[in-house]
Amino acid sequence: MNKRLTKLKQYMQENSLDSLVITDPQNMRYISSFTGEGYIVISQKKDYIVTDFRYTEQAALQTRGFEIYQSSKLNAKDAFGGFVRTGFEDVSISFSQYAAFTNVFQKLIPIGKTLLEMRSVKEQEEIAAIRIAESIGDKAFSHILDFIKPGVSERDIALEIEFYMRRNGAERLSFDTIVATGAHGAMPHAEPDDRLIQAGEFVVLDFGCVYKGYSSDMTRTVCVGKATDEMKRVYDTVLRAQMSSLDMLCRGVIPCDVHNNAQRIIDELYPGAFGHSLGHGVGLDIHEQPSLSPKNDKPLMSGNVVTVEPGIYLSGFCGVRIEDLVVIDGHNIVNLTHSDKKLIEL
Ligand SMILES: [Mn+2]
Repeated sequence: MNKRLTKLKQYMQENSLDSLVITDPQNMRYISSFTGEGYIVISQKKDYIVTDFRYTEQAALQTRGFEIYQSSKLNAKDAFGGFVRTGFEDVSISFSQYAAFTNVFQKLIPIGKTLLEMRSVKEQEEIAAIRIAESIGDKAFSHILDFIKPGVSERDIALEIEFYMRRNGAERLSFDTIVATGAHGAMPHAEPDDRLIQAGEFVVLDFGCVYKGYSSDMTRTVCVGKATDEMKRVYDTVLRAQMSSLDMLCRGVIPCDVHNNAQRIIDELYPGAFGHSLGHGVGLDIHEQPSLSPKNDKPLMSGNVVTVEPGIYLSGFCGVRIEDLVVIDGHNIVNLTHSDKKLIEL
């Protein structure tokens, strides 16, 4: 049996669960390696994958030790109705699926973020995949610098980044690429459109890709032409907040303390201009545990993989964000992002 499954069964035992149903696709993949649709039932004796005709062969190829049921040929109540206490993923299940399960399982017990917390501590193999995904991003960044010039649209820059990452080993994008020029950058999640890059503007580039199921995430902000003194002050403030946050990170540090430190540095010069969390965990999902938010007071652990991405957003003027992806490793961090962070004036 795989280590993850062993750990999950230990949790089940501690919580008097004779079974557990997994519905979140990434949690299914994490526990079984199965990447198709359906659900998984774990019990102390046997484990089951319930899927449909499209994925039965795939499930058999991808997994080991699971009994595979084709949903159209299965009476779920006959198969699973004997379990007495079944854990379920209350944080992500749809209401209709929950309603259907109430007709199958005797008693459904919410397990909260149990699986998400397991996933937040990465194994070496997972970190290796994230490292490769992030290195594809680094290469895409140096590639795109030649394309960023006045008159080119945000959409064309985004497309070139995406094509480059796919060409260089990415399975897919980990989220919609952000390319935001000038005042558009004041929206943290701006969608690239037909607006053209102009001289004297910042361009925010936030992108990532997936390698072996694992995501990467990075942001750089470059200036087209010369930056004004005010633009330099904005950029330097974000960079100071980012470097100072990286310095604080290690096992045992409290995420909200790191967030609040970055917030204070930015608020001193640009009060209210930084309004999102400092960072988030990255893994099978692009946003996962742990978050570096002002609300998270749970100490970081070795093996956590998090982004560090302060920003300053000034409506009608500009946005600047700098984001690295790092692994918490004892008293240190390993920074997986290698692209330059000093202000690049193209
Ligand atoms: Mn991010």
